[in-house]
Amino acid sequence: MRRKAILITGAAGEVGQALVERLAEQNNNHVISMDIRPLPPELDAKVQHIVGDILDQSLFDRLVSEYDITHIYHLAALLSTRAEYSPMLAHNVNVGGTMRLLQLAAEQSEWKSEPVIFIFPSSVAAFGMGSLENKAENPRPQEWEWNKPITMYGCNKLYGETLGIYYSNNYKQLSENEPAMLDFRCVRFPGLISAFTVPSGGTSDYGPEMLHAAAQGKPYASFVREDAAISFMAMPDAVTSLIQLAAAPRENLSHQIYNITAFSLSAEEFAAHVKKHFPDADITYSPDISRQRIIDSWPIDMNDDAARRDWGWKPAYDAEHAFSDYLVPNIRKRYE
Ligand code: AKB
Repeated sequence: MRRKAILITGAAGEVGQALVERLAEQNNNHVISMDIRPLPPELDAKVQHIVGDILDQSLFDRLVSEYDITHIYHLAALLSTRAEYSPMLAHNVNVGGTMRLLQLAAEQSEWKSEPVIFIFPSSVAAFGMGSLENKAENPRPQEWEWNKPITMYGCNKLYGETLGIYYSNNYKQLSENEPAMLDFRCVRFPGLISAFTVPSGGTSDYGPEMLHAAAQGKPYASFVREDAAISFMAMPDAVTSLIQLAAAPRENLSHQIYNITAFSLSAEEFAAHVKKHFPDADITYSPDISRQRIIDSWPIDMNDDAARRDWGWKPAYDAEHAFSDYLVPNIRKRYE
């Protein structure tokens, strides 16, 4: 009999490392993590890590011959700024990789007549507000509003969401009486901030970069204007959301795509939180036109009422507590 396992792709990324850590704490899980990079040694010891490319079909063929994959957390992706430099690669990884994993999940679900739970982190980048006026007038868009992304990454995520809905509801146009299809569930993340890892390749990175620089006593020039505003979330909440959504009873889910958010801040307000804890922080503003344009296209906040209602989403950290209880104490230790 094949052993039951949870698969995490993109496991060496920021969310991946935090998720591996959390899932590995729950002893009853066999976790298989995958990334083109190795895991840090302390994490590698906790899971079965495969260094490999999600575009390599032979990896998955071997995996499904040995394991009954019950859950897939498909985190592997090139983020928004990085994807603008390599749009073709971004499309291959973000769309091609997602398609491959969805196909695998659909085949496994069909084969064992039991849906594989497929958790897909999408992003605030799936929105495109069109203008700063629209952004100001529509601060909390619903999931289906303003879906006009201006980045390759945003287009890839929006299409990934659509593919997930296709595979779970319409794959091969099977009828309801035919074998179960995969169970696709998706959250749209805001900018994420971790105390333990520093992001790279994203456009919301100015927030965490500002904080990590201040903790190291380094000056920081923000690549967006003082008034640039989007929503953010502390990493533990992001991980909780993925696990909570995976565990939610199917019948409670009225959506497949859920906005989730914790707190919304302008770059200046973010800097004020940083300075409260690191009064000597040297933060200046030197906007980069392209990255500013991306942030201007994302909403100030997102309407996450559906997630709160359907599966009890509630972030543990608002801005104040994210800084004072999670970020600052852990970051201080890290750079001591
Ligand atoms: C990025 O900036 O690309 C990501 C995201 C908001 O999805 N952090």
